[in-house]
Amino acid sequence: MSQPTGDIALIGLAVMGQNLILNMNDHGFTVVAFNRTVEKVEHFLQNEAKGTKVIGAKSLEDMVSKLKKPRRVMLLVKAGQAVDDFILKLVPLLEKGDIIIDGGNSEYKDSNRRCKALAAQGLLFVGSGVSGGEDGARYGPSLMPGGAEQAWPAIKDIFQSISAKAGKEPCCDWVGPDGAGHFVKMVHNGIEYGDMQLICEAYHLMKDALGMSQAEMADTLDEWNKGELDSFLIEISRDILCFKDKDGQYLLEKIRDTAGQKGTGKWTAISALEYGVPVSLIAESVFARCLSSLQGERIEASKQIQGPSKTKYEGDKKQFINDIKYALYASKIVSYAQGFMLMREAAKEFGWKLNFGGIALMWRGGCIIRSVFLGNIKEAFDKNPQLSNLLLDDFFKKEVQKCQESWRKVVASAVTLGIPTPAFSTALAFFDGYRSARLPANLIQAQRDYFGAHTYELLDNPGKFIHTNWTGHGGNVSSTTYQA
Ligand code: NBP
Repeated sequence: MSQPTGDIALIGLAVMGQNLILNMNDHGFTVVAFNRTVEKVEHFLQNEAKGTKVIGAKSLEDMVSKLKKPRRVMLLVKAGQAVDDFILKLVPLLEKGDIIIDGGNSEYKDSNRRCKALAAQGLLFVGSGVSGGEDGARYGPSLMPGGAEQAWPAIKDIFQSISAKAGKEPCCDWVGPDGAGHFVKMVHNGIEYGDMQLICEAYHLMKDALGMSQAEMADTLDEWNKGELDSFLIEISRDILCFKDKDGQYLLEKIRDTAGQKGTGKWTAISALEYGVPVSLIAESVFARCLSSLQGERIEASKQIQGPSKTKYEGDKKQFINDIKYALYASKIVSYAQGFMLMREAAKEFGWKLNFGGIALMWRGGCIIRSVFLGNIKEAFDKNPQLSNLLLDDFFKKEVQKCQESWRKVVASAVTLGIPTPAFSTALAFFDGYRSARLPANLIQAQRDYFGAHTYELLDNPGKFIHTNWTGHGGNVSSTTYQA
């Protein structure tokens, strides 16, 4: 029998799988392709993969027999049960030290579980975030692998060869143990929700408060894309604003204003609540999509509820456009600061050592949130790997300072004109809360102790929980003190 020649197997011949295989093939790797619906393998070989070195497999047994050892098998199938089903079928076919990589959008808790279960059977599991959509998969995605670290030397070359590059640096590095790769991918997607919502709020203000035309807005985004906000999402938003339908009308105005979602923003917000991290901008972005989807109710309410009488901005237009740009930029800094706070907390929770500069670099190219700004974040963590919050980095402190007046003006104007800017506003509220040495939570503690004997600490004696009999008839027994 001839020696196996396959460097890696890839299961799942939908858009991501097919493109990733072709990308691996371009970089000289021999890929064995397989799919649940086996006919799709032949179709792929006869069409998209025609003329390449890609090998087709007729069954999982056939696929495994074509792989060099240690065997590397990557799944790019629908997240959830499909991943568990394939793992179950693969385990008896593989040997100790073989590697299963899940490149789908799996929940990190599933990856934690799979990593442990496979380790118990001597197999190495890698949960890898893959970002960049179809084009990224084909020409260079951002890859965020985590799991069994012994697998990294065996997949590093393939992963770093096919990933996007920021300059010469691959947008792919080892993230950490267990589900760390999928956790970081989840936060990436949450940040993506935030970035998209921020651009929408800027668009809303330009359109409704300033009455700008689509061409004017496109020109503005084009300008913004040359500076601090230079990013893929600003670039595509500019192109969307310019895009005309076959009838010569702008397509954007015809699109129903109800945003869809597939869950990763929601997962980020849920994790934030679970670990007690105030990731308010991503959560507001998820809620903004939920509110948008109530279109019927909104239309009805718009007929019954009056907003302010003045809805147009009457000041200097050029100045206000610049203010909106700065409001967007400052809010974006807060959003990333919150996202990194969440990753830091998860790292503490699970005992992961995360390289935050490395994560910024992984997002610098190839993925949906790629931007120049991520280069600044990388620099901040390179300068100080222990940085506790991006808002405390000298560069970002200066940048927020530069934006602050504009940011406040935009939020205040939006409130006055009745234009919803939940992400701009929550970012500012977070910023003001974060920079406050004293918050009104002393009153919350007093209220909790008043009605439920939940106890409180005194400023000059932290750690000692006491109860006051506020009414004189409540008794002196206190409730147990614990943090939910
Ligand atoms: P899909 O998410 O549409 O999945 C299609 C693949 O899953 C096909 O190979 C299909 O096999 C297989 N599959 C399904 Br559906 N149900 C299955 C089951 N019960 N058992 C076994 N296989 C099953 O493909 P995709 O859009 O290429 O995405 C692949 C993964 O990458 C997903 O986890 C996705 O969330 C993630 N992702 C997607 C993007 C993107 O832009 N699309 C970006 C980043 C990550 P079949 O051919 O037999 O039906």
